[in-house]
Amino acid sequence: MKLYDLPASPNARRVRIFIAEKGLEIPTIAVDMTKGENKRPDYLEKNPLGKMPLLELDDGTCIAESGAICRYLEEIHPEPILMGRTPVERAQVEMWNRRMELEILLPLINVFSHTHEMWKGVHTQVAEWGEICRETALARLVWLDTEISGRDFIVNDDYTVADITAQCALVLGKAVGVRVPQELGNVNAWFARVAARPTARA
Ligand SMILES: N[C@@H](CCC(=O)N[C@@H](CS)C(=O)NCC(=O)O)C(=O)O
Repeated sequence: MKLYDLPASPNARRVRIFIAEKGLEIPTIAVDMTKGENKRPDYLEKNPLGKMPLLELDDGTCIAESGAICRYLEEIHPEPILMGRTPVERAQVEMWNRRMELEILLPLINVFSHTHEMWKGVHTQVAEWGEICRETALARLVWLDTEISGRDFIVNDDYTVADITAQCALVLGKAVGVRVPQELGNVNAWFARVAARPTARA
């Protein structure tokens, strides 16, 4: 098994932290986007969308999408459980993971891709949309602060893949100038908790 990685990517970081939490050692291959390595025919054969992360199994099967890679790893290495134990828990983890991805990570990715210099000339940037997404992300952090009141982690008192998605979103947030406002005590306390885990810098 090997992981095609993009070191600065929030989605690739989600998978790297997941792997570290499982205690797995999976060789990684860093794909250099600046050299166009993700658009070369050998990579496009593995993932025609040219995106990372991508997990390649020993038989050549390729799994893209960070959520799908985590699901596969959870199936083959169930412990420690990061995606819920019972059907209800699994549904709740899925619900929160999707919320963290769609409501917080995605707006922050839009801030990055529509306002950052790095993407100038690479794709069409609509700066106004980036700014709207910045506001959306901030509003969602306010919402999250209320939701996690009284909980140690995003879903309940166990660390799950939903925490991983949210913490990777906030790392990107910092990079694009979307910081958690000080008055959001629950989100700040939660972030301090997840950032202190030994896997946080995977
Ligand atoms: N939904 C995918 C998103 C993957 C994705 O967009 N990866 C970005 C980095 S975060 C990428 O590889 N971008 C390269 C490109 O679009 O050319 C996932 O969750 O893995």
